[in-house]
Amino acid sequence: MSSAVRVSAEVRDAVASGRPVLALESTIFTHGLPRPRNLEVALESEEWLRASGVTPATIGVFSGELVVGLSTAEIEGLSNDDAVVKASIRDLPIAMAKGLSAGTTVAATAFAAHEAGVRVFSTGGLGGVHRGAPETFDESADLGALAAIPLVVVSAGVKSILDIGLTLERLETLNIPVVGYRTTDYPGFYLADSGFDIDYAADDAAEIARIAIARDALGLPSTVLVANPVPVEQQLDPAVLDAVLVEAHAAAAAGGVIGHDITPFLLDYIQRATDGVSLDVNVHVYRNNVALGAEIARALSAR
Ligand code: PSU
Ligand code: MN
Repeated sequence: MSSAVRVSAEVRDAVASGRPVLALESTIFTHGLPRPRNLEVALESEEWLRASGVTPATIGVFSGELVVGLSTAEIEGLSNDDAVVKASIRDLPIAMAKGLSAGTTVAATAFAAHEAGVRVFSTGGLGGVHRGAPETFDESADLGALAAIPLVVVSAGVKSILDIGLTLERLETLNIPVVGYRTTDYPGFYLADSGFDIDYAADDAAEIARIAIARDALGLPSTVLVANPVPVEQQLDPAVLDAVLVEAHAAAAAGGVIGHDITPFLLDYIQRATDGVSLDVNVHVYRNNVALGAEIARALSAR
């Protein structure tokens, strides 16, 4: 394990003794969700996991230290500090040298989780290929990271703020196995079905664990990506989403928003434009993914 990563005693003990551990990212509560809901969601996930016998490993950069297993006080600090930056993998050494605090993206969280020996990670939505990427080249560093880091990552697909079809093409090019949880309809984060199909569904957590074990037996470097759809009764109204997306993209273009600011900008726009309804969906999605991640962590720790 890299000594550059600080692993909490709780996480270290659980990993060493083979007990189930679930990694959680911090960009979701530093840049994805508004205050005060951000902190509530971060802490409730940890409490729910501990009560279900799974050790939470929330990951972020606190005052220049990359931490696996942030303390409650550190999570509170990151949730309420305007100076907190968003760190993907390339930002980690800079944040460390400058002593910054940062929310870690899926890419940076996956890196740290793997360094600490954690095998399963739940998030909300992945980064992916942005609309217009053939001209802008804006593809999230999450994709390259997932190709190189052997975890199981649970997400509800990618949001339709991105180009979902192109994202699925890139996942194929990057040799990243994608499996739907009990469905071959690829989910669209706010929507149970994005309209795109994937090849395989897995029936239960035990099957997902077997896929990860086969991946390890082959020595493949990529994450097994689990697409877990939000239940239809909890999804955002597709017509509302379509209308808001048109406005959100126009506002981003008008404001000249680019780079790592685009995802937070669009999410914030959608939350305000739907009067918080998208926020409730976001929270449902996240809870579902934490619950499935916990089951997979348990299934993997049993073997
Ligand atoms: N997608 C979401 N909500 C988020 C993110 C993605 O639906 O909060 C965050 C995740 O942390 C993801 C990051 O890793 O944004 C991707 O950012 P970028 O597109 O700049 O790589
Ligand atoms: Mn980007």
